[in-house]
Amino acid sequence: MEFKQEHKLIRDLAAKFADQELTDDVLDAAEETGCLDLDIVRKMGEAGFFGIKTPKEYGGAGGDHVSYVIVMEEIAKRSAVASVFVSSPNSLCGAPIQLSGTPDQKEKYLSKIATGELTFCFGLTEPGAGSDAGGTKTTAVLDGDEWVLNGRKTFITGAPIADYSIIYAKTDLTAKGSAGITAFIVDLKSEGVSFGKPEEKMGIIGCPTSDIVLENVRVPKENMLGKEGKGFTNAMKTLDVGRIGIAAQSIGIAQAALDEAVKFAKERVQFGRPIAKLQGISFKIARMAAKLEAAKLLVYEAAAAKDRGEDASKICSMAKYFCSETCNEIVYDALQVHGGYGYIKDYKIERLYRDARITSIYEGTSEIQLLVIGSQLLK
Ligand code: COS
Repeated sequence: MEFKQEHKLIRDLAAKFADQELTDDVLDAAEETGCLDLDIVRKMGEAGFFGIKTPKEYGGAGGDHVSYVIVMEEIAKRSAVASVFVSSPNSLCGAPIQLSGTPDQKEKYLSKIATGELTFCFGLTEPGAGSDAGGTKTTAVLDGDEWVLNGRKTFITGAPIADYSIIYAKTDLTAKGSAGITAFIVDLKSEGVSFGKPEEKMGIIGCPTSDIVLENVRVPKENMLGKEGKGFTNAMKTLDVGRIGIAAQSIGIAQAALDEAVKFAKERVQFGRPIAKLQGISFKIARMAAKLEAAKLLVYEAAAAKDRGEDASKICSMAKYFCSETCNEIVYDALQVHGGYGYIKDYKIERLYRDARITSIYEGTSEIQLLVIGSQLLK
């Protein structure tokens, strides 16, 4: 793939940032405390990583989706958890406002999201509405000039450290399925908002995740996002962007795993020579590299399709599906190359293996991506 000069520059910037700031000490501390050092998060905001696609008039870099996936890839190569902090403001939290916000809402929130001054989270999932996102049970009822929200959102990435959440709630209680859902911008300091305990996760430790509980939370009318009843479409369009971000995160993790496998294979001596000289190992590594190259091309193409303004939902799902599954295969093989060493925490592959597992689950499982792809091909 031929990249433009601006893409090469942003790749260098992100790679340099990852090298300098995302040190082993910082990443180990994130796992120990459960939260990435917020000073590093602030620096990512200052570097411009939170508003890559945000228009310049709203304080962003005005870049394209290709730039976004490049930054995700480079940051994830060094730290999957740090890349979650990049994806949130650019996709799940910034995109709903970019897609449906009024000029006032854009003015008020987008520039602060782009700098990291305000942190948002994305409140779609509920205990009973995961893959079936349209099964939202949270309700919003208009009372005078305010909407009154009740419900519970679950597995919300970044909730414990967020200032606001985009909350999807049913406003037409008689509408069936995904109809009648509306999006709201909810100040998480509002009366009636509380949080579940931060979840103890297998990977991506360092970006806290919890439930958000809404009990008679009063939200001013002007905080409705987009048209009444059109929230589900807003969420789905947002997820199109989110899914290429996770695809890019997947290729970053996979590249790091491949690099670790190559390094280990050259150093580890068994049967009198480096295991890299054994065809069982070299073929495994060659297969990993070939699959990763294909995954990279797919995510770049999905991003380019978005930049061309195409209806890219199918290719975004293809990229999410293929890159996350490939990432899981690659970390599995990379750990296998390490043998027993891969199973202990002293080796980087151990964390990569744990971090990779979520990529085929969050922002729509692989099965949901297949459903989206299949339904578009067969309609
Ligand atoms: N872009 C724009 N509109 C979309 C869309 C997209 N990508 N996908 C769906 N829509 C619209 C449809 O056009 C339809 O609109 P109308 O009612 O006006 O006709 C509406 O949304 C409902 O679509 P559909 O009938 O396909 O919805 P379903 O309830 O069948 O759900 C899936 C579709 C399963 C794809 C959806 O619920 C989903 O993506 N689930 C996974 C959720 C997820 O990723 N969660 C992770 C949360 S963040 S960690």
